Amino acid sequence: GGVAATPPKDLFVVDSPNVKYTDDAITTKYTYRTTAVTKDASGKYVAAPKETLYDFKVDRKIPKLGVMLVGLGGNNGTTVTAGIIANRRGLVWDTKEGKRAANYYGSVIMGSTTKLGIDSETSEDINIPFHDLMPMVHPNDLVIGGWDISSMNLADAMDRAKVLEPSLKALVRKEMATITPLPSIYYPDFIAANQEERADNLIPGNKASMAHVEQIRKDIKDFKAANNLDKVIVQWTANTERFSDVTEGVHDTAENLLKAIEAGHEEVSPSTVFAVACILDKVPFINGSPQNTFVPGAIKLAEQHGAFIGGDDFKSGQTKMKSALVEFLINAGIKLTSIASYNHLGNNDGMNLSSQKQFRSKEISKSNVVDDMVAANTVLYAKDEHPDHTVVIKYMPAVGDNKRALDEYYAEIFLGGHQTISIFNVCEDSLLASPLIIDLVLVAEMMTRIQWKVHGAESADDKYAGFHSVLSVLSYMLKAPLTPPGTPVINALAKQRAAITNIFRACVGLEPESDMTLEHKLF
Ligand code: NAI
Ligand code: DG6
Repeated sequence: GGVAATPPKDLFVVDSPNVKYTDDAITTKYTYRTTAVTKDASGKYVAAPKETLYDFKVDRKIPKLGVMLVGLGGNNGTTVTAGIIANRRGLVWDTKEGKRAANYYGSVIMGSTTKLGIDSETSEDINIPFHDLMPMVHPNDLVIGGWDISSMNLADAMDRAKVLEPSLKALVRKEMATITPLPSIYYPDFIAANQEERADNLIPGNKASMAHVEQIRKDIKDFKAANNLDKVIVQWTANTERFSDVTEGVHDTAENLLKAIEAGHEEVSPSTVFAVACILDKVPFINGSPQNTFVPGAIKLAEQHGAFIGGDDFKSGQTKMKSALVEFLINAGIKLTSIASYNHLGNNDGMNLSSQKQFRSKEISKSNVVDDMVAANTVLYAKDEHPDHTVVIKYMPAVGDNKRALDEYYAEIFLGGHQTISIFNVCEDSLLASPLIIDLVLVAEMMTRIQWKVHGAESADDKYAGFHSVLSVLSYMLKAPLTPPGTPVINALAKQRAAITNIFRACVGLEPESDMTLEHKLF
């Protein structure tokens, strides 16, 4: 195998004639095995094993990475920033339950492991931290900045958020106080009127303009230069906007969208303006809120520029449970017939969502999350048959960031019986969302360093391409995953995780994890 030049920091090397290491790259010849299905003359399915050979090339040089959050002064923005500072400094603080130390719990990449393979001597599974599967950036090394329509420095903003323990806040306060969000764009009609009070940090102008696009591009360039960064990733964790009213001639093509921004069209949202600014400079942009930021013209613009985009809406608590539980129920052959999901929460997100149009954005993203699992089970469900599904969100100031999510799953079981599962899920919303923000950054950044192509005649270096602009591999972290136009959406949680695992394994020349464990099964 070609393992000679691997720097010692790697936890493992792959010993295979198909995998080569240099100081700069890991190159792999990989066989992708699928099953091609056709129908014969009698209408019977014919399934044929299919192999496609790909070349992957992974850039091993870990960049100095900056993250710019839109909504930096919010609950998520302040919590993720304080969390990274706490981890970087290895902080330990007192709580009423004893000492707590900084960790990355809730991050798939930092908090979970993945099976590398089987020990050839003991036959035991060898599991490694997920982060070590690929040469990924470490979150402790991220440089954080961003924008907010509120001018509050992050020390005061974390007090306003009421998420972190006072003892932890005391330890990070000094560093947090040095961070003040950049002024942002504010088109009042897109977020709830109840947010107006905090809007004191604004770039002039209250509708889309090229001046706004240019200012955002400049902010990113300046941040990159000031911190000596190789790369920046931008993430929207600002308020949920209402949907923009998508129309032909305005949002349909990249050219029309740019023209609409230039003309100050009132149906171009702030999040779309941020997305466009990022796309123009090939800065990856991820939307952590539910609104339709990625109108068709924005997706086409990203494709034109080969820029990465991902979205929509962080999948943190209730929906994550839902996409795991519904996968289990339907794959167990149990006919789920209704889901009733109630939430109440008392943070600023909840206050913004108490306004009908913003709630509607969230209702949409929370409602479509079981469609693929239902559609796949043609035994339980007729074509176009769906379980009933309702989503309610209420603002309850007293519970703050401690969101309550009550779910009832009602299902039909054997011979007309019923199964009712009730879930009462209490979680600190921003403590669940912050690790997702980190995972989205780490995975999106990694994707910028993977090139691939079909193995064959045109094997010249310049034929390598990146992944499609729409990063569907981020689906695990997102409620309403955006996928390349015309391609399927996967909501099932286990499938989403397997996609990240197996794509990364392919990149270093390893077979997908099949869970067959045949080596333990022969009689
Ligand atoms: P938040 O309301 O505490 O923070 C949002 C911040 O965005 C505020 O500081 C606000 O001033 C700022 N903002 C609003 N419009 C802006 C603009 N145009 N430019 C720059 N800043 C702007 O909300 P939180 O809890 O941090 O959540 C942020 C977003 O993430 C919300 O849309 C929420 O729905 C979404 N989300 C949160 C999840 C969670 O578990 N916390 C999960 C899924 C989505
Ligand atoms: C209450 O539903 C407010 C929302 O912003 C959610 O807290 C957030 O979208 C997280 O949703 P979920 O369904 O992933 O817990």
